[in-house]
Amino acid sequence: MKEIIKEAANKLGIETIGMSNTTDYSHLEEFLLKRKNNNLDCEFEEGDVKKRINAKNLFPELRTIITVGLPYGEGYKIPSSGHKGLLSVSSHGEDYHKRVKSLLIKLAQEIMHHIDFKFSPCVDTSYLIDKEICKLAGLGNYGKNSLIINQNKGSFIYLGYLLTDIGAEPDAVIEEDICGTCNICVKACPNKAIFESGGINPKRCVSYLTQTKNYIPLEYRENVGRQIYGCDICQIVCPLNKEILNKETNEDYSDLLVDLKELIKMSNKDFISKYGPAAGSWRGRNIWKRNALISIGNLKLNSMFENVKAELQNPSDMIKIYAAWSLVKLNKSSGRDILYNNLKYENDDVKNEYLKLLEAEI
Ligand code: B12
Ligand code: SF4
Ligand code: SF4
Repeated sequence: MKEIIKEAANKLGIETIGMSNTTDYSHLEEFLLKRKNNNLDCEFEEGDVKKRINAKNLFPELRTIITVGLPYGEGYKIPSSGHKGLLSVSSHGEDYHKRVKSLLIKLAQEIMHHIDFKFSPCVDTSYLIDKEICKLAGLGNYGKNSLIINQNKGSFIYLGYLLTDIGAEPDAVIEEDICGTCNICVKACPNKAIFESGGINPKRCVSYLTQTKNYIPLEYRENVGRQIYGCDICQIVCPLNKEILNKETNEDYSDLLVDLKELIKMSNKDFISKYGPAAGSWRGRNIWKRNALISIGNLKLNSMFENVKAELQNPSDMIKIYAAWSLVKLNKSSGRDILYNNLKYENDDVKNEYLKLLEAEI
């Protein structure tokens, strides 16, 4: 069976593939509960730990999980345009969820030439724990940045898998420590999200901050830099990704640069038509606009002062408070004068935020 699956993958050009018969992840229960109790989980993961730790909850007939790693980011260099916002590499081209899912379905169809079976494809959005599932199928091991690193492709791999009722021989799990004494990513992380001992605090991760609808603490905003969606730093600096990043490529990554002036004025309709197909757009225009306001402040784009000021009239309180921060960042004294004069028109939430900005060290 294993040979048939690997041959089918080969036919489709899938180089990173592994199989696992482990369906129960209760070895992670304590870790996940502790993480949750210490407020180190986030809203993008299933809160019910019991549900997450058994893949049979999603697919009761489960026997073998066929996992794949789809490489991306070959030859990527951070585009150098100082006045634009930036998306993470995973937002390049067609949404990876669609690409990986369609590849998994093709793989299932190819295997079906030999055997009839039931399957369910998963990429990112299921409540299961993709990294652990793929680790146990031998795709790679965790790096200190918490990502699964494959020995040939590094960490720039999207993870996806087929839950199936086939029985196939599992691949060997890689247990070797792949980081050793390296701690480059720990030092390079802009918001100190990576623990010295490995693993991350998602609530500090810039990728999380660009996606959450929760309040972004003042002291984290500078560290968001010019990111509009996601963050790649801990992967770009990782020596295990050097080969992939140094590859020759014809890929044009300029779709990862965001025109900030255009974005803050964009209608929802225009946003969907321009950015809708990208993986990062799922959070919607207002979250991107909030991030654009933070980026404008961080990039000190003073020519956009009036555009940012106009956003103090935005009907959304969220947009108002980040425009206020950006304004103060662009010009502390004029920004504060404007906020002071606007205090009387605002509701208590916005007023309190303005009052904070009148005093905070920004
Ligand atoms: C929630 C989530 C996030 C959160 C939290 C990330 C996180 N590290 O868990 C946020 C929003 C921050 C995030 C960001 C990103 N994400 Co995300 N995310 C998820 C999601 C939906 C759930 C992850 C989860 O359950 N985490 C909780 C637990 C299980 O993970 P953990 O805290 O990292 O703990 C594990 C390891 O760290 C390790 N560990 C713990 N301590 C230690 C100590 C040492 C020494 C070591 C070596 C390991 C280790 O063991 C733990 C148990 O598994 C998955 C998809 C899915 N359904 O699984 C994608 C997923 C993890 N994300 C992915 C990607 C690509 C990203 C980004 C690169 C996107 C971007 N460019 O911005 C960043 C990377 C940030 C980072 N350094 O992790 C990929 C990862 C691919 C890979 N090669 O590993 C996934 C698997 C999606 C996919 N199917 O491709 N993500
Ligand atoms: S994605 Fe960025 S912020 Fe998050 S852990 Fe990696 S370097 Fe740090
Ligand atoms: S940068 Fe170093 S410590 Fe971080 S994941 Fe890569 S090898 Fe591990």
